[in-house]
Amino acid sequence: MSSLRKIDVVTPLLGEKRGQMPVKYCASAFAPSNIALCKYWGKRNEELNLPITPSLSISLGKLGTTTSVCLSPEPRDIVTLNNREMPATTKFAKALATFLDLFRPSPTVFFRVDTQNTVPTAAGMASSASGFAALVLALDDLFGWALSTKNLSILARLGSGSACRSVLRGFVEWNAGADEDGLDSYAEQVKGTWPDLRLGVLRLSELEKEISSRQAMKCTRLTSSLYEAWPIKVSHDIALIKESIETRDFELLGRTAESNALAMHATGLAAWPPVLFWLPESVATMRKIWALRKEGLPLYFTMDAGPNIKMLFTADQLDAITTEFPAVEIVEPFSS
Ligand code: 2P0
Repeated sequence: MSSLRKIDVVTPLLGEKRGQMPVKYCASAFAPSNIALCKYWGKRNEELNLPITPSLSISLGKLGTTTSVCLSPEPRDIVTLNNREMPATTKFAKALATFLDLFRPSPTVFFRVDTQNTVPTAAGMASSASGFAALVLALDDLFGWALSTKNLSILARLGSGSACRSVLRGFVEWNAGADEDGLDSYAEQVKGTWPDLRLGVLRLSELEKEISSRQAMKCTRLTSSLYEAWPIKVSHDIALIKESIETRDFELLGRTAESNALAMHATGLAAWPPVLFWLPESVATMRKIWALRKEGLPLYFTMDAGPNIKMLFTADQLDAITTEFPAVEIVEPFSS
């Protein structure tokens, strides 16, 4: 495996811009959360978050993260999350400080980073994707880099893989790339919108995850005998999802996304130690969705590395969905 560190990618990417002081005191940016319809599951490089396969997501409209970055008035980084200061010893503050190290003009330059998640906490959606994307967009403004979307996506990926998809809106594909330095591994917008598309988030557990997605995908890649089938599944599913977007074929989109998520979870089940994110409530909800579908309701779901379910449907089914799932949180991916 390559021994390249993140800094070995950042330095040539920023060129002479690296090491220069910010051009303003404060900058702020928003990035949307995203949910993968074809999942990112397995890395070819852990340090640079380079994936084994491409993935394809949909961004969540106005749900995401707003981050402001300022030069710190004190000789330390100051980090807040939803208006609460996060001590330097927290995982959140440590991850930010390590990422900011990549961009400090000198070790004595510190930042104040204020992060606001507009994803309702109750929705249970990961915020590292929108968080690192918003941070990179804000840093670009603070330093006056004026980087291309491609390079912003590459920098966001160094924070968290799925963050590279959150620098763009709508349907977004992350090209896996093959280069050792990952300069060909970035996200691009997939043409097409789908204003009627809706997501319904069902938060089924408040419990902290037992295993992070980072650990889970590593364990699966290294030990699951089903993992070798995953890249083949992804290449079929990406093509089908693109076709469904082009032809606005909701049934094709829904069944491909659902099948892709189930296949991802299946690879985990065959890992050792086994990786299973589902709770009894997750399985009961899947069965309910399958039963409703059998009765004619066009409703599908996807799941990430956790027990919660994200349903996919079209706006005309909204009443039926809220009747069946009163606790559902509705997301309009194409609202601005
Ligand atoms: C995805 N997930 O495509 C997949 C599906 C979880 C399941 O991207 O280690 O937080 O920071 O690159 O991006 C979550 O993984 O992992 C994720 P890192 P990340 O959305």
